[in-house]
Amino acid sequence: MGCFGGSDSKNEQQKQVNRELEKKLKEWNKDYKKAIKILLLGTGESGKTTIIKQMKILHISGFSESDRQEKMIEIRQNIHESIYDLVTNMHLLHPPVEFASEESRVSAAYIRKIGPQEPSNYTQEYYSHVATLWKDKGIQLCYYRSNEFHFLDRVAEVRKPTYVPSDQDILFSRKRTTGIQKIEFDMKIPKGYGGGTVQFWMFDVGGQRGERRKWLPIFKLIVTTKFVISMSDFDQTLREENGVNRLRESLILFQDVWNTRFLEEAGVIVFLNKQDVLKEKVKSGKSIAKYFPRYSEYEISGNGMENNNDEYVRTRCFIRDMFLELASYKGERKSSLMPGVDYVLPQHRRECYFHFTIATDTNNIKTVFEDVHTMILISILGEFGLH
Ligand SMILES: Nc1nc2c(ncn2[C@@H]2O[C@H](COP(=O)(O)OP(=O)(O)O)[C@@H](O)[C@H]2O)c(=O)[nH]1
Ligand SMILES: [Mg+2]
Repeated sequence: MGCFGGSDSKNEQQKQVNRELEKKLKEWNKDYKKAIKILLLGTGESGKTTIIKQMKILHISGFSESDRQEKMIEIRQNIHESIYDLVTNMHLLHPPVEFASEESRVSAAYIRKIGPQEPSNYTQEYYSHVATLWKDKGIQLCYYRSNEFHFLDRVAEVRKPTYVPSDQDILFSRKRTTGIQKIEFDMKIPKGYGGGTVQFWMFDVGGQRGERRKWLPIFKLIVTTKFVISMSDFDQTLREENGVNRLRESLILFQDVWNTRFLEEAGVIVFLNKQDVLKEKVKSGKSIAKYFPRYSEYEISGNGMENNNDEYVRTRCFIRDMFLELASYKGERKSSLMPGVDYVLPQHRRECYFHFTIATDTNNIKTVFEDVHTMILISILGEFGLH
């Protein structure tokens, strides 16, 4: 105690200061050591689970044999879902599309008879019918008008008894997420910030309407919210409610998430996903203007780096700007994520960051997330005054 000298009261005061500092340091340390918790939000099929799978490839040991066996079940279900969708929706298109051959008509009847639930057995006969249909000119036409059917291209592989799903197959497989999943991984802390590692916890939740009430209990843990948007959704409707535009639903959900009191301390990073699908759609002549008429007058603002003549670039900037507008809105804000609780959010400024992504592309996610996670880490270390 000698180093502080002076009277007893001074000594006591100093002890108090030391105790407080120690407490604070302990707290900082605890918080700092505690995992950084990130919540993935977004409507169904925007790409949240795909991002979790990428974290598994990039930060953990990838997929085990049992993971792959499990995904095989999912992939077969995806095949049935896709072919059943195509066969049953063909006649609904305008103008209607016909099967190109009698053989295809027989195969279509076979698939229709099975119904929307998967067959009891995925026999070679079943796969042959799928292969016949997938080659059909009429079905192919229908495909170009519709969305992604990755596994129909892979039927020749999947039907082999020796088939084991590749990483890419697993990234393309889809299954409705229910409840809350968590993935843990470590990240290196940059040397300039003290080195060592820190743990990230990433939560994946079901994005469908019925799943959203399950989100609230974990909100209070969250440091950063990652909001995933499927940009290619602009011409699609929700699976859970036909007729509702998926991109519009995403805008409404984003507004709710941005405004909810339960996440007001958490940073928000927006991933404008499915760039590849968007590009293909725009190239094939689809325009967002049909669904969002404001697009016709839209001009890219900013530093002039973006090309206003490229429809794809213009479309993706238009989508980004619609979300940006919601994040910059200064008026009274209400969120319906917690029905019955209305409030006006305090007007403190909160940053919202945007990234364009392709969740199925491991390299793209590696680059984008390295930057994002380093940024989160540094901002947290900064908050605790540790640098
Ligand atoms: N082509 C393409 N497909 C994607 C992309 N992101 C996700 N998907 C696919 O979209 C489907 C739904 O993704 P998923 O991660 O399950 O969505 P979630 O409901 O938000 O968890 C899956 O079949 C994914 O492979 C992307 O950027 N490009
Ligand atoms: Mg999911």
